[in-house]
Amino acid sequence: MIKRNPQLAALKAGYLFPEIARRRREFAAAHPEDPSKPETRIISLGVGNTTEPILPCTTAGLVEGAKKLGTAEGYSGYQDEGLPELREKIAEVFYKNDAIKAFNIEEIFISDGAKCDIGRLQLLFGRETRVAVQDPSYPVYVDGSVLAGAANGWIGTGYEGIVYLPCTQENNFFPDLSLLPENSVLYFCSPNNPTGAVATRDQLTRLVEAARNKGCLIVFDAAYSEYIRDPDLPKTIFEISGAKECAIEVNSFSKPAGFTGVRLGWTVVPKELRYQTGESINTDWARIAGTIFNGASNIAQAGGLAALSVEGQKEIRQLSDFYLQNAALIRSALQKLGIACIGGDNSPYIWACFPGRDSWEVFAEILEKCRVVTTPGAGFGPSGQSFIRFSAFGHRADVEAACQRLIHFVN
Ligand code: PL4
Repeated sequence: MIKRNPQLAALKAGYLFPEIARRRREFAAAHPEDPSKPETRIISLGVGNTTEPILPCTTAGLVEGAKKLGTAEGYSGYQDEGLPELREKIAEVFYKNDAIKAFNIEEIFISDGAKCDIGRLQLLFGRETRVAVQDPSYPVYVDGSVLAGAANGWIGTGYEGIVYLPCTQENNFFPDLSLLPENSVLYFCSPNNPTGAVATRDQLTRLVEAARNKGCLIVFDAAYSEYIRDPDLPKTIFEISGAKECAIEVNSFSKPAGFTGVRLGWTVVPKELRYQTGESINTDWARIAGTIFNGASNIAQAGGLAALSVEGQKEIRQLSDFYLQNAALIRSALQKLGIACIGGDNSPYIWACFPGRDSWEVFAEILEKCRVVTTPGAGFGPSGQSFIRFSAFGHRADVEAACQRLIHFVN
């Protein structure tokens, strides 16, 4: 008989989002919706999944991309590392400003989404490499590391070898960098999922300094960078001097352009990045990507190019503004009820605190009393206990209805 990969047994229970879907289904089965009573309909402010249509210029790019495939001149096959025009456009739109020396296209790899690259990136580091994460954090960093065999998996009460850096109210949701182990890979997300906190320039400067002093590599997840409205907050780690020697950045079209189902992202791996032994990380990443990834869909890439045109960038702004307005509604509804929360101003997530409560219990109570699905903070790590994440991805009418129903939670 074939042996099971022991890392699978090392994973903690189920993956968070399917578990929430399961609990929602269970609740729905026990409390069926009555179509004549809109208040019985379950509304989701749980998973961060876009709901609004892709806007016209970007849609036209997708359509054109598909049409080209039906012509002799326009047909294209594999595009392993991504369309050169798209790589150039990403370098120009996201990384060309006074603070950043331009990237060339060999440093920008097109992917089928940030999550997929986060999974593949683990192959750069062997089982001996320690992994550190912000706690709470997007579960893929921990579960992906365990699956890849990093730090030998789960033993007892924690992922042995995976270091959790608490991000709490006490430290303003920015970790104590003295806890960062030497020579580790740190997954860092800003704007943060789930807390909605955005690291300041000073915080990121300290982060880069700590990584360089300790020989660490930062995997910077900037999937929500287009939600930043405060001009003083960095949108990319590469705005920080020295980051090219210690950071990889992953990003995505999912949340700015509504491509969660289309699937398109990118990863920046600077040529300056080296291992302890001096080999180039960029060369290894090209090798890994070339070996186990056959490139993003060329239709998606045509859509991505359109999204980065002048008109497309206006659409990104319009779409992210819409979700940020949802976030403002949720935040204000919570505050009116006396529930303390952060996030939602430069991020689509609101992190609400329910002191002394178990977050799965609060999740169940909100579902029962308000018929609103949320995400329990404990699902993102131990420091998420007593918090609930509200996602601003939803139709406006649903968000407004959910905000009104929240009154039932306190009454
Ligand atoms: C549910 C910090 C959402 N099934 O779409 P991608 O792969 O380019 O980006 C995924 C992603 C990457 N980085 C961060 C993210 O928060 C996400 C998406 N997270 C959420 O609710 O936390 C969707 C989750 C999806 C999943 O498991 O990723």
